[in-house]
Amino acid sequence: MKQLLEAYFIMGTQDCPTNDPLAVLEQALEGGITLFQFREKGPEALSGLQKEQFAKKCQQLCRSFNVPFIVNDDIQLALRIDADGVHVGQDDMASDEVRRLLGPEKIIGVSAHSNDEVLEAIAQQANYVGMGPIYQTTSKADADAPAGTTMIEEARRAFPDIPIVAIGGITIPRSEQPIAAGADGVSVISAIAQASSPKRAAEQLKEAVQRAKAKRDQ
Ligand code: FQP
Ligand code: MG
Repeated sequence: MKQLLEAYFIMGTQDCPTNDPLAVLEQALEGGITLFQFREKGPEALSGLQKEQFAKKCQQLCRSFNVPFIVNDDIQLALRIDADGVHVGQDDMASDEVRRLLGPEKIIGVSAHSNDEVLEAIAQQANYVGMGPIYQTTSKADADAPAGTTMIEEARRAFPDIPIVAIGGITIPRSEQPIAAGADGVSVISAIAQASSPKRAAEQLKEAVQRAKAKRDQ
């Protein structure tokens, strides 16, 4: 799981106002993203059948690159299309309930902002936690204030084995610090979706994370 979190790309159509979202995803996959989260959210987002059809196209692309396909928030969609997992936040369905619905084999990620929330996520059989926002983000309307990497340091110290991915305002040059703090990977929307070359951005992000991990663990 820790390796799957290295270069975790999150995207929905709302994140690609000018580019073709499927082309962006294909390029990100070519560039070597390790995990993908389908996050169709906000006033511009698709809904209903359109959302499901777009999700299936993304899922097929991910499958052709052997990259697991995670659905944000929408557990029913994940069940209908047999996604590889789900990501839920503190205001979404509790992860023990998600586990009951998805079964033991699926990936469940939970957003956590403190050691208490990480402990609860572990108790509720989450496979990883997402911690942030580390920096200022433009991709989430209701995001909390940027919190830096302290929460990652604290969680890593208390829970050596839980897979942690850092999220929120992360760019290629800003990926080293969360890794140094103990994260297993970084999660990005804009750094890939808004890049002039999503493929190159994905390659560079993964390289930066792997370099930072090697440096930290040497
Ligand atoms: N961490 C991650 C991940 N993915 C996310 N979507 C979030 C955190 C945020 O429910 P949430 O989850 O607080 O907000 P939203 O549903 O709007 O995304 F770890 F996967 F990087
Ligand atoms: Mg959510």
